[in-house]
Amino acid sequence: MTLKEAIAQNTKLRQATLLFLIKEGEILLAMKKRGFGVNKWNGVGGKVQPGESVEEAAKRETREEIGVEVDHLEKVGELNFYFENKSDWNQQVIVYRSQDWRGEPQESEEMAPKWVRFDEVPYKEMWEDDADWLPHLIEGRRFEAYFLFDDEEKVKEKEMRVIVL
Ligand code: 6OG
Repeated sequence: MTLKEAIAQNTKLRQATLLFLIKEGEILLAMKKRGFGVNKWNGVGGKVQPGESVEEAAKRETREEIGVEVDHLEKVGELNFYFENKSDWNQQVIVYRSQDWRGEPQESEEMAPKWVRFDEVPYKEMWEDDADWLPHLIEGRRFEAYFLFDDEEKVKEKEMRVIVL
């Protein structure tokens, strides 16, 4: 399967959110303790539920997963993921960053958060695609990307557009 074919066969992707808190020189990553993406560092987020806006979902997931109230968030990217033989994993992930929140990040049953310096992001312990777009998020750029994964969760094909404001 090619990326082009995957896009043509899956015109409506379910949506999920992904949010990164940022403070002076550091980004908040969280270790996924169960389910999809288990044992990988990532931002916080999850599926958008019926009747909820994407932004509301991003705030709710952040509250549920690390106990932080987000006051202001900035949409920075759209990631479209396709899995060759696991199309139920296909999803569109809306990516946000926030510098404006209340509370101290806390561990939950789902995620264990940790502040990481911008130059110490553990890309080898993250989804492979993150190395392509997370540096742009850190530097304040926006992006749109499409990734096709194989059965080993390796990127088989990708297309990315970076928007410099
Ligand atoms: P639940 O299904 O557990 O939410 N997500 C991805 N994040 C990264 N960095 N790379 C990917 O490449 C991802 N695919 C999905 C979206 C899943 C969480 O994982 C994110 C959600 O925040 C394939 O509810």
